[in-house]
Amino acid sequence: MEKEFKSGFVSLVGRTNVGKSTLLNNLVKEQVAITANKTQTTRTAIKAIINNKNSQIIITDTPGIHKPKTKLSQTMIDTAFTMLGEVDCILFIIEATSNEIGKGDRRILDKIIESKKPCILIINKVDLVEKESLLALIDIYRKEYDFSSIIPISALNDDSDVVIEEIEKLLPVGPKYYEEDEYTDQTSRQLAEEKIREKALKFLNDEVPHGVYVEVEKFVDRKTSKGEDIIDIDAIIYCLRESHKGIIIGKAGSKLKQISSCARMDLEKMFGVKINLKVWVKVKSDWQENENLINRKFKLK
Ligand SMILES: Nc1nc2c(ncn2[C@@H]2O[C@H](COP(=O)(O)OP(=O)(O)OP(=O)(O)O)[C@@H](O)[C@H]2O)c(=O)[nH]1
Ligand SMILES: [Mg+2]
Repeated sequence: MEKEFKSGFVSLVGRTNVGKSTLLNNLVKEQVAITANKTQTTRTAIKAIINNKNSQIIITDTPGIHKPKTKLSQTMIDTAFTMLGEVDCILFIIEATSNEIGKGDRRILDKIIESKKPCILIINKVDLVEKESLLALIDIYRKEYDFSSIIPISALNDDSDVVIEEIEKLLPVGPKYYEEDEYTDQTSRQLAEEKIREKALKFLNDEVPHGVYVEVEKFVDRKTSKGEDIIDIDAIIYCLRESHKGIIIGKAGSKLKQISSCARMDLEKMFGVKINLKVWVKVKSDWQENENLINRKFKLK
């Protein structure tokens, strides 16, 4: 007998930097969410759609839980916790390197317990630990909640099939909510902004990258004189201070060139056409406290 088609909504939740976005990209097999070896990389809920033979999974990446210091980071945390209420099942990601339930994980766990929702515990970064410590960690968490399953993985490698199988078990019978070629709810502009920010995170250090946001001012498809497709993108990297601006631009513009040419190469792969990318740097000192901007760009809609 044909299996009944299942579909539903799933949310990834976890502390910052545990590998949620890496796992999302791995599950969707597309670069939907940017990743970085820095905290607070994801700033808003990012939806992705996974199409399987017998199911469609609508999965949302969320900002990592951390101690909030600005209006922006408080909004990010609110987004992550709000998403827990809106899904059929939760994927709680923790790091294999933990040997106890830390403060952040405890906060998340309490919200999951409160939600009473089916939850899969994903223990990520198993490549960094010995098997014995992993078993001890599983034991600690098993006592806290009746997890539907506990899956140790390394999101950097391809461990996605087992995660998809476990999610499918928890989904209700349902329709295909999205067309098969739709894999994210982000617009091309948003994907471009995030890609530029990803390169800024990659090439900048200390507090500079955390104070950056990107605004695409122009995004125009056109034909070159030879008839080739090309997209003109003008973008601005906003930062918190004049000194940061100097660092982002670098000696004779070298750092900005590095950021923009790396972003351009990735965007050309992503969109499959030539990109003409121009990037400027401007200072906007208080943007992380600017409610209008936060509501427009980052708040859960
Ligand atoms: N060693 C190892 N590193 C990993 C693994 N998965 C992810 N990482 C790395 O962990 C860092 C953080 O990954 P992200 O996917 O950006 O983490 P995140 O949870 O989305 O972080 P936020 O968006 O800040 O909440 C990156 O440098 C990843 O390459 C893994 O399985 N093993
Ligand atoms: Mg992330």
